[in-house]
Amino acid sequence: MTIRLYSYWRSSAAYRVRIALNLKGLDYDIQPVSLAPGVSEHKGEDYRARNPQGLVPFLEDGDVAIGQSMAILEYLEEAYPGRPLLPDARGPRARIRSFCSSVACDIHPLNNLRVMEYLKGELGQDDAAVLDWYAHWIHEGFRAAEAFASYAPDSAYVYGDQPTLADAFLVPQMYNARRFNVPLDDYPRLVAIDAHCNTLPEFDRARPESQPDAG
Ligand SMILES: N[C@@H](CCC(=O)N[C@@H](CS)C(=O)NCC(=O)O)C(=O)O
Repeated sequence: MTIRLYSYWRSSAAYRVRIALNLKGLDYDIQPVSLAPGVSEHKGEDYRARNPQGLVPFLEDGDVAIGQSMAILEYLEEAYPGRPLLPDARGPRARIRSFCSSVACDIHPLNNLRVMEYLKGELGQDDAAVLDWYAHWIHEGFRAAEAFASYAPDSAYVYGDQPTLADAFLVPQMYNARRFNVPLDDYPRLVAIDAHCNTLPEFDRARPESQPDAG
């Protein structure tokens, strides 16, 4: 049975899941769901019947159907433990989850498409104000992420000597920051980890530009 991932090329939450699926060596189909303005397939009745939140990613694996990237990644860890993306020891596992939450809960939701659209639409903010907002929350989050990733300054990864979920959360957020021209000079560890991860084929295949729906 093939795993199906509902994904959008530029969705950083879907990008996390693509990285994890590749690192685990799992076969999967991509079902593109366009978030592009004027298309917005994620708001359509068909997609909402599947995922009432109307967000990507969404994953189907046999009779399991789940939204929310962290829940999907935890499911994949449990269902396919072969190539773990969390270490065995409880302390390090908790630290990696803490890093992931800092990205998934404290950076990404503030800069999501619908938040940016609300700032521009309902709140009447101009592009400059919206970009300031975007950069502000990236810097807030990245300052802490840089400190976290500096505990082991010689590691190629956020934590330990192999890729974990922490890297699967970091790399897409770095992509987003660059997409909106947020300067990254203050985060040399994050830049180095991101550069290294992107040399790995599993990360490369997950890149937005490598996706079938890349536009
Ligand atoms: N907390 C969710 C966030 C999912 C999410 O916000 N996805 C974005 C794309 S990265 C989305 O579907 N946005 C549609 C919108 O904002 O209208 C997760 O981690 O899966």
